[in-house]
Amino acid sequence: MKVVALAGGVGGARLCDGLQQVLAPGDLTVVVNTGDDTERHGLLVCPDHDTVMYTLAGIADPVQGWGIAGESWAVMDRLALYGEETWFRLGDRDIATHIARTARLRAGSRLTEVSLGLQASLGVASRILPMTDVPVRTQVLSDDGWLAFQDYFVRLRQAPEVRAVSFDGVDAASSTPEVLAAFAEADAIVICPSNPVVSVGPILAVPGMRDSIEAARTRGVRIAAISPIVAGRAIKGPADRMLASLGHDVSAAGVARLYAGLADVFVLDAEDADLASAVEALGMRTLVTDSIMTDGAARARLARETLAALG
Ligand code: FO1
Repeated sequence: MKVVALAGGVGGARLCDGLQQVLAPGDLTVVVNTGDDTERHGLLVCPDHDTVMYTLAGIADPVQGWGIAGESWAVMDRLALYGEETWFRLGDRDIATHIARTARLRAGSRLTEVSLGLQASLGVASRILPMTDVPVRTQVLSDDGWLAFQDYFVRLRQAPEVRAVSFDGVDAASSTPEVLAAFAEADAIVICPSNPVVSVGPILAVPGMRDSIEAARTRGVRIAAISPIVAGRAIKGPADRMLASLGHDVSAAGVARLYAGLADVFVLDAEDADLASAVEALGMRTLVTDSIMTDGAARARLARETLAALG
């Protein structure tokens, strides 16, 4: 069964790990958000791609979710000595990824080609595709003006209230041949429990992405979305506060409304069972289950149940 997952961030990576556990090697393709990408010390860092890549390679830091387990920080410490900014922490092993990626891009390769090459070197069985090869940069509007995503997320520790978001460059973006082929071959599509605004939002904003999904639906492909909000709170990250400051209902039903007309099945945590009828009123079937991914087995169970609900 070929599955295409839309993912960004740590929650998305964890479900992708579950999907990779339950699918045959090569049957999972992950389309990742690139709006969080950032240039640091002259190197291109792709946080959502790398978080999924390290997670699927089994080397992600288990606590942080991002970066590589057992990291050392010698380069960061020396950069600090030179007076360079070090609020965005890059581990020594992680920096090798950015050096190789930046060099290959400079040599003329596409971001998708570079990404697939890095994944192959790490032995990742699934394919992780950037949502586009064209640079897209998420900006968030705070009360003090526009902020680059990582300045908001890391430097300011998500303290500012987000009044609006913008995906700079997305209008000039286009789907890659690899993404188009993945949707054309998909038997099922899963929207991971990632931030619907700044992780899934940019992916769906790429021109042609929704058309690819609709074309798959016309072929009978069904789409599941898993709520990243449980009992009104985000499991990890700023999704709950961001939904509130953007005027959305901070609940699984509020997230379901964002996916109405796109998802056929919506996965709610057992704590939100009382919201199932409101979600079904949006025209989606619901799956109510324990959606908290505490360990590898929980990731696989959630993935298996989600795919089963797609029938
Ligand atoms: N998140 C932090 O909170 N602090 C960091 O210093 C940090 C560094 C970092 C380096 C590489 C990378 O791939 C991710 C990193 N992240 C860090 C996480 C990152 O900001 C978020 O994972 C995404 O951008 C949002 O999901």
